[in-house]
Amino acid sequence: MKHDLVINGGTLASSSETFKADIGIKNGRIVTLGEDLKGEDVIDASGKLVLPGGIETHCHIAQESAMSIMTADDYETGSISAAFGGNSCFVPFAAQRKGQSLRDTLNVYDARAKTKSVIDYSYHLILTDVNKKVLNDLPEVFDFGITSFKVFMTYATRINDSQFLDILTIAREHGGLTMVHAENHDMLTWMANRLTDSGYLDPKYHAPSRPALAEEEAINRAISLAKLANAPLMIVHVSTPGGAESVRKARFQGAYVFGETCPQYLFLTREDLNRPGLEGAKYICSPPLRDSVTQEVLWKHISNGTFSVVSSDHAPYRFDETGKFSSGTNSDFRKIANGMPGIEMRLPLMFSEGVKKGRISLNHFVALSSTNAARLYGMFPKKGTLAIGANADIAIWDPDETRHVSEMHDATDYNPFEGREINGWPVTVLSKGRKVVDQGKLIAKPGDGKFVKRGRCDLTGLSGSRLIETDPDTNFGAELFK
Ligand code: DUC
Ligand code: ZN
Ligand code: ZN
Repeated sequence: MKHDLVINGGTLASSSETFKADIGIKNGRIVTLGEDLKGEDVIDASGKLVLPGGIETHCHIAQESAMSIMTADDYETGSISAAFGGNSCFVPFAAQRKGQSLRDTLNVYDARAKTKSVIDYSYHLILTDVNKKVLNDLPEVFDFGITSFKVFMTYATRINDSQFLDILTIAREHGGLTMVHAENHDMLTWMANRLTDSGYLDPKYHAPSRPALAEEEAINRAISLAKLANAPLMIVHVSTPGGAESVRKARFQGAYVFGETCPQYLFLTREDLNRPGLEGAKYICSPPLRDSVTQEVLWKHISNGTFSVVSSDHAPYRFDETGKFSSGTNSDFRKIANGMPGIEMRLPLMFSEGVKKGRISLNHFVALSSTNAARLYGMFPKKGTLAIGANADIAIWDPDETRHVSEMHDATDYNPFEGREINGWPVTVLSKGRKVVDQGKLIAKPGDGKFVKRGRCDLTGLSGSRLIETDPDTNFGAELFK
């Protein structure tokens, strides 16, 4: 067969196997895995690793924060930065504003993304205003190919437990996945007020204002709600040993519970919030950075399989009055924009510190950075694997290239991981067989990336929570009490 493009001589890795083969690509798809393949165009990948392109499923792009601050990145700069970091697809958020219909929310984000992204994209729909009409409209969203939702248990955008149960239930009925930011709102508010009332205002007080207990309580509650609805739930940005342990336990029991953690909780600590002057503001993110003991425990949960994905939670705000200091440089920690950049750093950090240091296998790296996300967010097997018929979404890595981290390609003006030595870098990224970046150069054009219509969340291997109250055979428990 005549291929449009052939990748020759590389070592391929999927989430389960590592093997030497050439890849033949035609019309944007992988059509042959074999030896001595021929094509119109050829990439020599000898000495390189050929992996499924990364899929970034937690990033904030062209999105107003809970404090109405627009992210520094739009779909152009955000997707370019993602691609330089080894990603061929990303799924940012479309955030509903109070009073806004779901269709209008998605129209707004379609307009923000359409002509800009260099890689394929979709959105998770953030639900902040949950009433009868919104719940009635929710099933229609699945027809558009949006099959994941995010809710908050804190901020003005938080929902209550009963609204949470309604969303979980509708999502489950349509094969969707609900994601949650789990922190106890009243614990956070009470702690922040105590600190600010006593004059503790600097960036470093962001950490004690959001104690581990607030995350652990909310994660436990969220898991209980998911069990009651017998519905899939992704706990995003887990940052505490207690939270991770609750995810592990729920998964062990078979509940449809998934966990995500992020590089900042593995590589940074709350000491970074204590940098001189206002520098600490760069490290304000929520949940907050923790400590080195937590880092070790989170790594264990990565190695042992508690977490299904490691995502960047790229929430980019510039270190100036357009971003971090939109409320001024004299304001207390509560008013500093919440989040840090890192979409370009996620995979290099995880490869260098995970694979190279022997904490995870190469195949586990592929699972955490691409395959599991494709399965959970309804894109598998089109994306997330190197199989015949799959989209030719591919990242070619030089496992031996060492760099010291400096500037990224996003629109922020700092890199929280600056100065760190990283071993192993993505050198070429393909999306549907076309080069997006190659040898440090951007090849793709804004608008080359297309919207991905997603399908059902893959729940293989989990039995669900099987409570009497979720068993239709006993009429949800009612028959037992006749
Ligand atoms: N939660 C996120 O997921 N990202 C940025 C800030 C936040 O609270
Ligand atoms: Zn969050
Ligand atoms: Zn986030």
